[in-house]
Amino acid sequence: MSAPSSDAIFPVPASWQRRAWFDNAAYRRDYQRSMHDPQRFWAEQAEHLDWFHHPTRIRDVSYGPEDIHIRWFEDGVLNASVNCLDRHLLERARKAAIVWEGDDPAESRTLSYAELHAEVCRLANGLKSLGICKGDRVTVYLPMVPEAAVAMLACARIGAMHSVVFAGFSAESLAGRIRDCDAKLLITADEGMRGGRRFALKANADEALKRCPSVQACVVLRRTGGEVAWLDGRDRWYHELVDHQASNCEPETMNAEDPLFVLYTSGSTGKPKGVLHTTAGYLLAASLTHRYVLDYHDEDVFWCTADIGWVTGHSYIVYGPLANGATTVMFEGVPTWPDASRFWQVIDKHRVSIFYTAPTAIRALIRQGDAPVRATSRKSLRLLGSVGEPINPEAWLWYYNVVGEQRCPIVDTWWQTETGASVIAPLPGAIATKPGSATLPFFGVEPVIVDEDGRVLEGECEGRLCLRDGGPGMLRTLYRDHDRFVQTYFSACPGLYFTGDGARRDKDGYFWITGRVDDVINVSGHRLGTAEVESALVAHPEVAEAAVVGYPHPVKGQGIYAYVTLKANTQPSDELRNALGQWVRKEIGPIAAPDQIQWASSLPKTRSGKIMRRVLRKIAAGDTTDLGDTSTLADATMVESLIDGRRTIA
Ligand code: 6R9
Repeated sequence: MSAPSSDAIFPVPASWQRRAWFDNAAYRRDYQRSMHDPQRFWAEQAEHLDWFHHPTRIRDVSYGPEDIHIRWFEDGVLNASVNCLDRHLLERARKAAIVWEGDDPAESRTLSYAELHAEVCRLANGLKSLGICKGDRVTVYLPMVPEAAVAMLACARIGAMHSVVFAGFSAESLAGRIRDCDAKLLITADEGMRGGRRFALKANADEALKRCPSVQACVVLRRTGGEVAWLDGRDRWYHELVDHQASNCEPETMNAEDPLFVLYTSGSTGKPKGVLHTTAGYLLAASLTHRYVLDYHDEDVFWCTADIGWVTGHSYIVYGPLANGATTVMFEGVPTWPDASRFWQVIDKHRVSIFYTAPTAIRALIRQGDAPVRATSRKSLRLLGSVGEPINPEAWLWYYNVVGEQRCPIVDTWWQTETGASVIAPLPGAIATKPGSATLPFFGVEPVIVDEDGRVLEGECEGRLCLRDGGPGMLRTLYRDHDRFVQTYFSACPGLYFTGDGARRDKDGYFWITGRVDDVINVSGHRLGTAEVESALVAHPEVAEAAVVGYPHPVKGQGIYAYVTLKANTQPSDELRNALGQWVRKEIGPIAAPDQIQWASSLPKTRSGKIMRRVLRKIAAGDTTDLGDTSTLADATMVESLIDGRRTIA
C-alpha cells in the first residue's frame, strides 16, 4: 500500500489552544524533557497513579543489541483495579463508570463507580473461591457486555492475568490461546448478540475445552438465555457464582512489573503471539494517552467503538478511561444496525463528547451517504479519533466535515498491541493535523525510520518504522517465548524495536504510516497473519497448497486474497470455493474468511522453494505492469497463467 498523502494542514483551533492540556510550546518542551531527562519526567508522570509503595527506580530499558530488557517503576507496588475503581469512590462513587448500549437500541445499562467496584469485588471473590490465585491465567471469551470489563478488573484485583479472546474467534482459535498460556479458568457466555443475531459462545467453548486440560472451571454468563450444554463439576453460572459473594475484596499487592495481561496477536508465522503487558507501565501509558491524546476532561463522555477482544478495547474502553475516572461507553452492536445512523444515535443518546473509531467503520458509513449522519444532532461531540489502520484522506475529510461538522479535531493514533497505548498521535491542542498522518510522537517515544539494511535515515525519508524507545507501555516479552520476542522485534534492526510497519517522514517531521511490511494483513483494522490463513486452508482435505496475501479493499482497507492449489483429483468449483470460505470461518473465525479465492495450478516459488509473495501481492492488486525481478523463479511461465486467472476473478 502506498502512503496516503494530502497537503492540507488543519491548524489547531484557537479555542483548543486555550483549553487543551498542551499547546504547541508545552508539547515541545515536555517532549524534550521526556527524551533528555526521562527519569525525572516519568517519576513525575508516575504520580498520576495511586501506589501502595511509590517507585524510586523509574526506568531501566535496553533495546539491545546485547541485553534486551524493559523495566519501569520496578520497585513500585500498586493494583490496577484500585487505580480504576477504589481511588474514585470518594469523589465519583455515583458517577457513571460504564454506560452500556445494547445491540437492541431499547437496551442500555449504567454502572456507577460504586456499582462497578462492587461487581468487580464479587467476581474477584468468586474467582478466589474457585481456587484462582495470583499469577494464574484466566481466559475471557465474552461478548461486549459490562461483565467483560468486570472480568478483566476482577483478575487484576486478585493478581491473575487475563487473556481476552475476541468473541468472533472460533473454537479452534480459542483452544490454541487457552493452551498457550495454560489458563486455569474460562469465563464465557451462553451466546452473544450482534446486528440482531445471536452467535454461539458456550458451544465453541465446549468444543475448545475438549482440548484444554488446564481449564478446571468454566464460568458462564447468561446473556441471551439460549440453550447450552452443561458439564457438571466444570461449568458454573456467573450469577450463581457471584450472588452470595461479599462486595468487598482486598486487592492483591502487585509489583509494577508483575504481569497484568496477555493478549494474542498475529505475527508472520502461523502461531499467534502472546503479548505480555505488566501493571504500572501499561496502566500509566493507557491513562496518560487517554488524557492527553484523547483530551479527556472530567465532564466528558468517552466512546471507543473497539471490541474488548483487541488491544484498543483493553486500553481505551477499560484501563485508560477507568484509571482517569471517566464515563466509558461500551457498545454491543454494529454501526449499521438497525440502520446506518446507529453510531450517531448512540452519540446523541448518551451525549458522547469524544468518539474513537476505526477507518473501516468510517468507510463503511461513507457508502451509506451523508443523510444518516445529518439525521442526528452530534452537538455533544468535540473530538474525533481514528485507530487501527492508515486512514485515507477521503475518509478523514468526510469524518471531519460530515461527522464533526468541521468543529472537532481528528486525532489519528498509531500504535500496536505491543506498544500498549498510542505512540504516534497528535495532542489536539498542540499539533496541527494533516489528513492521513499520525503526526508526531507521544512523550517518551522516539520513532526512527530505517532502510532495508537497517541503517537509520534522517530528515525526509521513507522506510521501515522502528522505535528507539516506545515508553512505559511497551510489551515486556512474548508469554513463555522470550526468544521469539527478541527475534521478532529486535533482530531486524539491532538496538531498535521493529514495528513491522512502513512509514514516511515529511519535511515537518510528521509520520505517515504506509501499512505492514511483513506478512501481516490488516483487515478492517484486525491483524491477521497470512500464515494463519494458509495453514487453515491447507488443513482442508481437498487443498494441496495455499498462499495468502493482502490486496487493497475499498472498505476493509485490505482484503484477503488466497491462491489455492487443489489436490490432484479435485476439480475446482464454486461450491468448493464457498466451502473453503466456510472452512476458514470455522477454523479461525469470520474475519479470516478470504475475500477472493483464485485457483492456481501451482504457486510461484524460488529455486529454494520459497513462495514469492511479492509477485502474488502484485497480481492480487491487479498491478502487473512491473512484477519486479522474477529471475529466481523456478518456473516463470506460471506467472502468466496466474495473471490470466486473476482476470476471471475480478
Ligand atoms: C491499536 C492497534 C497494529 C497495526 C499497526 C499498523 C496498524 C494501527 C494505525 C495503524 C496506520 C494508524 N495501525 N493504528 N496504521 N495508522 N493510526 O490497532 O493494534 O491490532 O496490534 O494493530 O495496525 O499496521 O502495526 P493492533
